[in-house]
Amino acid sequence: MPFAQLVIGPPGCGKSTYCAGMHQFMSAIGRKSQVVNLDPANDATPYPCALDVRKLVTLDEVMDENGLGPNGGIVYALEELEENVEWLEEGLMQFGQDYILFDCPGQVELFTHHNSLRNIFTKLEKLGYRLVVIHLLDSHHLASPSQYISILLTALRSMLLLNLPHINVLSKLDLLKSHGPLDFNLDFYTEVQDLSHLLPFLSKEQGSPKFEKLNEAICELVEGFGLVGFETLAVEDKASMTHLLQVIDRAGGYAFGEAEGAGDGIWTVAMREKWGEAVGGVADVQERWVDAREEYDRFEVEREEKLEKEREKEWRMKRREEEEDLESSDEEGG
Ligand SMILES: Nc1nc2c(ncn2[C@@H]2O[C@H](COP(=O)(O)OP(=O)(O)OP(=O)(O)O)[C@@H](O)[C@H]2O)c(=O)[nH]1
Ligand SMILES: [Mg+2]
Repeated sequence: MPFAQLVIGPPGCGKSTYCAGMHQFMSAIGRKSQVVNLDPANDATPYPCALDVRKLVTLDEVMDENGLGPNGGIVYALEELEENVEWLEEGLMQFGQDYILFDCPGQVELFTHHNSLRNIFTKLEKLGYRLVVIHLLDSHHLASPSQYISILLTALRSMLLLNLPHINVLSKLDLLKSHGPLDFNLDFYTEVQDLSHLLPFLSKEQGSPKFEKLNEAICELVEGFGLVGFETLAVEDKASMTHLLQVIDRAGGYAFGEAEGAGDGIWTVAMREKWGEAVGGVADVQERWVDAREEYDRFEVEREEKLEKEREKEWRMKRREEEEDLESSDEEGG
């Protein structure tokens, strides 16, 4: 029973970077993974691409042959993939039980109101994949109340269309501070508990009370479903990646299985035992990336330098011991 992540999100939200980071992180903790590119417009992938949809169809070809622009082109290309889905099924067979990260295209309609991607995901489920959707949304949207409402709606719509275990993730959290002070603490945005507090800020941003009723209705709609919440991610930060992978493992059932057999390494056990939870609470994340970002950056650099010096010292000692061993065996031999 192979596991897989379907990485979706609007253009530029960090999907390909996330796939590269997660692939690297997984290999560092002893988990085998493959990255499959499903974006026909992805001409330079920042990861070793195990299977590439561009071998089947590319955006340039579709645009040239059908006189389409880039947006229509991507939709057409995905319909082409849906029609030739056996190409994908056959390509995936070579990976057996390996964990797969699918890097998806960024066109929003593909995961809000178009069926091809959904149908392709259904085919993957039929192949036995345990899927989790990772929906990345750029955290800079938190700096504007109306943009925040937009990402809530996008997240809700994709959850309803795709109908799979689904984790919404605020990406690029390391940049959040540079977008100016937020109206609320981070947990207000991640927990989506009482959106009525947002209403005065929305009216202020819109510069007119005429949308008040509409704003209220949208907030009630999102809260009424009670589905949307967010995790956070700074892709270069190990604690952030650890926490997110644990959430994904629980959502997809990986955490409860025996996918890695009895010979679990220390990292595998640590992941199962929720090691990252100690560093993963939203209050900690707010402190790390918003309230005291500079202090934490400095602390981490100093800690890394200290570790580096210790590693170098250990390496020198080991070299010296090896040289001494060699000398004494030479003397014995001579
Ligand atoms: N600071 C920071 N930058 C990031 C992070 N994740 C992604 N980026 C940057 O955001 C930009 C876009 O990232 P991509 O991974 O190409 O985004 P994408 O969603 O694959 O984009 P499309 O394929 O065009 O839809 C790149 O310059 C990345 O380096 C992050 O966590 N922090
Ligand atoms: Mg990409």
